[in-house]
Amino acid sequence: MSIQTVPTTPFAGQRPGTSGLRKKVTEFQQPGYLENFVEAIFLTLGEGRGRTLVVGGDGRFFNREAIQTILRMAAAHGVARCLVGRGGILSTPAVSCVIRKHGAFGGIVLSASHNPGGPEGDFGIKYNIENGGPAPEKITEAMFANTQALVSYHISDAGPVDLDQLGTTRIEDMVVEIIDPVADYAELMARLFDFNAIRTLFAGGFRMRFDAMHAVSGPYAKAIIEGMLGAPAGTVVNCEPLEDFGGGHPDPNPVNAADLIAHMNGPDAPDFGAASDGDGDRNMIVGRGLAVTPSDSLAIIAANATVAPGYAGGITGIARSMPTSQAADRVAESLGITCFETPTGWKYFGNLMDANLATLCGEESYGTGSHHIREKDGLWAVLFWLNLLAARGKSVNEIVREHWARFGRNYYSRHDYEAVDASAADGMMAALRARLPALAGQPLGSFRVSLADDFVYTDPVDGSVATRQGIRIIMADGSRIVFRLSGTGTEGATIRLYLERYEADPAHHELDTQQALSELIAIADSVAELRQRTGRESPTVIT
Ligand code: G16
Repeated sequence: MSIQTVPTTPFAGQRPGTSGLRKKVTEFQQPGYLENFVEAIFLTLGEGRGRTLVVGGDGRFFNREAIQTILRMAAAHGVARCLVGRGGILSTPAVSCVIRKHGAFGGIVLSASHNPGGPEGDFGIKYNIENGGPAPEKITEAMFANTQALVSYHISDAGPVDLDQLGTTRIEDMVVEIIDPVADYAELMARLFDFNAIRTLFAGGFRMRFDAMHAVSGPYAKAIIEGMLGAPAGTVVNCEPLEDFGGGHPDPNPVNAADLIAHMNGPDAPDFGAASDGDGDRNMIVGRGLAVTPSDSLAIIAANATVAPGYAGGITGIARSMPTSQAADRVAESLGITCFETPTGWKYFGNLMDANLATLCGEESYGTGSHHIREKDGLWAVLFWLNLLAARGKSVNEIVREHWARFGRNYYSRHDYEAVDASAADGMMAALRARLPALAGQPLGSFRVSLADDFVYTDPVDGSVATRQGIRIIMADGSRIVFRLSGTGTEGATIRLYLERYEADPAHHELDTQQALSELIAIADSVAELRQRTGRESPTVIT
């Protein structure tokens, strides 16, 4: 075994997006592509020498090869110990949990989250820091700068490590420890939630369907929901992580988890449905005939936080990304706590949780989580709901409708225009930006614009400023239209249009969401010249 210095040249486009570097598998397979990015990580983290690193991924195609490369490079860069999930598997929340529990200096997560996998699909790599959360922008920018100046990378010429056997082995001076991917995470969940109450619920005949979408949550959900909580075998479906997610799109929303929705709408629907995504950090909560919007789920969790033992003392604050609906703000107000509004990206929540300013965080993109780790956590949200259902003895439908009756309903939808020509999307955003100053105070249909801007966030903890985080047109009655370009797509540009309208009157809480938002949808199209500029008649995906 010896450490090699391999000459290389920079690749264009290695700037991390909303959540790490995501590209087509074929791009990652170019010789030196992954190595360059990993070299840039290690150059940025010079101080990591001699310490522990966590490595794992969602099991998608190229996961195992990437892990072998990373281990050989970690050894070449003086890492003392690497904790790797058996089979190369660690969900994103589990990486965060393991980093924190074992005092690692960071972790490398291999995932493109909810993006499809397989040889023609997507791959991704993300670095998480010591607190277990995604690296903040100053670190990812430093990594990007390093990718642009590389002349060589360093790698051991050791052979492959057996990823499937628990135990330790060595590469150069580095210890590689293959760990059970589920154990640490399951132990944390058992401390946060009332497992006895949930066990009693299942023992009483409560029926659930958890769709793991052939992704990484499968082993976690099976061990916890069926193993520890006593749900009948078969409660967790599609639980084998597959390299191509069975050809599916592992994104837990009503469009991509259509099979779960069909079950929950069927005549023999179980009491509770849930799904999670490729790397296990997203979740969807479903009652009979009702998919709970992620924004409502955050608000309901916040309003009921104290039912779970881990939150019995109450919550200090809530944080949501700007495009997420304002449902949580109303709960925060009633609790007398702050609801922080951050840019899209879980990395923006880290400082708030570290400073104990926010206990719960959530995003419209099917992400919910708490300060128990520093990532969003799909199974955590599902377990919270199970705890809530057990504690209240009510159905998902009853809980959601009672919440709306108390706080009002924020009708909410996201329209995605995927794989749009990038220059057309940039042109649309530039034209919208140019219109913003003239919009304030103007009537738009039956609404009046109270604020039109491009969201700027100043982190209350470290004062860092993030600009251009989404164009928002806020109406005098609180309704909103928000436009952003996605930072996670791998093809052309994805335009996200977020729409929100508040309805206080319970007599109007049963409208169809698209109907309830129809005037805002028409306004958004005309203000942004959406159809005209993109050449699209309708969105690719509506959630
Ligand atoms: C990532 C981020 C989330 C973000 C989502 C969508 O989630 O961690 O914070 O909301 O992408 O981002 P965008 O709108 O830029 O595509 P994940 O689950 O993909 O890692």
